[in-house]
Amino acid sequence: MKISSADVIVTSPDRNFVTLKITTDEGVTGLGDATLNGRELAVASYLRDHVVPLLLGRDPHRIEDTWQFLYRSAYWRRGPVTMSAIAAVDVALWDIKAKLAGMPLYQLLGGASRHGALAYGHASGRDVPQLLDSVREHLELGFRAIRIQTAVPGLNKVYGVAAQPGVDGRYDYEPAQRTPLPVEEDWDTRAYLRHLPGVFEAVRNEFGPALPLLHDGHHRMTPIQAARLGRDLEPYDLFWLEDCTPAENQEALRLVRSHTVTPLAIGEVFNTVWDYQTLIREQLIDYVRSAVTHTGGITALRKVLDFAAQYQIKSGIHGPTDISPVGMAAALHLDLAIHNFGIQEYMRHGPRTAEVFRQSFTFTDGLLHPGDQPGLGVELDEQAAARFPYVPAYLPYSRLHDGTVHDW
Ligand code: CS2
Ligand code: MG
Repeated sequence: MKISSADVIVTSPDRNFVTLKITTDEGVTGLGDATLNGRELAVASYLRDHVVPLLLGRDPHRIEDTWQFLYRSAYWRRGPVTMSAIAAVDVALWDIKAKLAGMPLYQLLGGASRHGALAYGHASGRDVPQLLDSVREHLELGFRAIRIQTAVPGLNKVYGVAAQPGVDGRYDYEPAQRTPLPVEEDWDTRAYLRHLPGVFEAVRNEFGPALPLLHDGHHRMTPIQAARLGRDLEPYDLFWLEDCTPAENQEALRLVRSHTVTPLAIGEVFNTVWDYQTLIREQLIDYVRSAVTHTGGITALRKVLDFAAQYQIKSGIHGPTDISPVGMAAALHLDLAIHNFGIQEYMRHGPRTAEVFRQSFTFTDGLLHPGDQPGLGVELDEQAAARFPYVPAYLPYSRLHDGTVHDW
């Protein structure tokens, strides 16, 4: 069997997505997600111009060899663009292999280790009453774990807070805004640190001690600020505090870890195992946040999670709306199969996305399941995709009140 064609499909129903479709000479097709929020066209070009020509004629069964060939033959290694492109190829080949085997992909990964993957949803509010309503909406939608993000008094717009709750409570804050240039937002870490503990006290008072609550610091704190927040949130027993400080400097987490027992999750902006070396080996984190889509695919992320398992670190795969339904499906198959599963982010795509991607995963009693269709269980409607051409869209960035650019 040989790869006879590979097409890169860029579509923008509710937001931009990049999908790779690989077709074999026997007509079997596989899909891979290559969406990189704000840099979609860079990955589309990397695939079209530098990867697709290398794939034609290759045996689609040779997934590991194709991965190693694409990683090593590029010479220039790592990085989100390269690893998202390799991920799309990897996932598409796993989709093909599972379809040929007549099995859902998780069966090829060792079969189910659980009957479903605990999901968490995104509650948010401009103030505490609105936040509590958003938590209630997500509980009614069936979520059994919930991320808490709120506005901060004195700041105009803060990451993760919906402009207004969607009609069905869907988190309607698409991080990437459809503008020709990134939008500037303001930030004040001290105001945030003063405000947040009171928010969690209000949520705990309303919903009790047991509901798993998560929070995303979104890379904005220094290590000592992160240590303080982790300590200040201990009375509210978070499931995790995410991206508490920029983690290019993995050693920074030694300081945070020495001050707090709040569990830590990091890695959605990482793209290879090397980004985690110190964090995992020194047990400086509790959850690996990488998405299949940005970390070189199922082949690579499985290896990261197996490494993490040796240190009792679990998965917390990234699942915002800028991971396409194809990337989400790949995550769910991995979630079901690995032993060291932690939790799965589920931000829920907008309504038009379902016109383009026909997916078969289910969300029941707070648990996600990829379904039992052969392969990933996702089909892409190319006619529908063509109705939604790419729209320039960028993630915001932040400046402090003195004008200094800050992490968003
Ligand atoms: C966030 C993401 O879901 C999360 O944890 O960090 O929504 C992130 O802002 C986007 O994926 C960036 O594209
Ligand atoms: Mg995050």
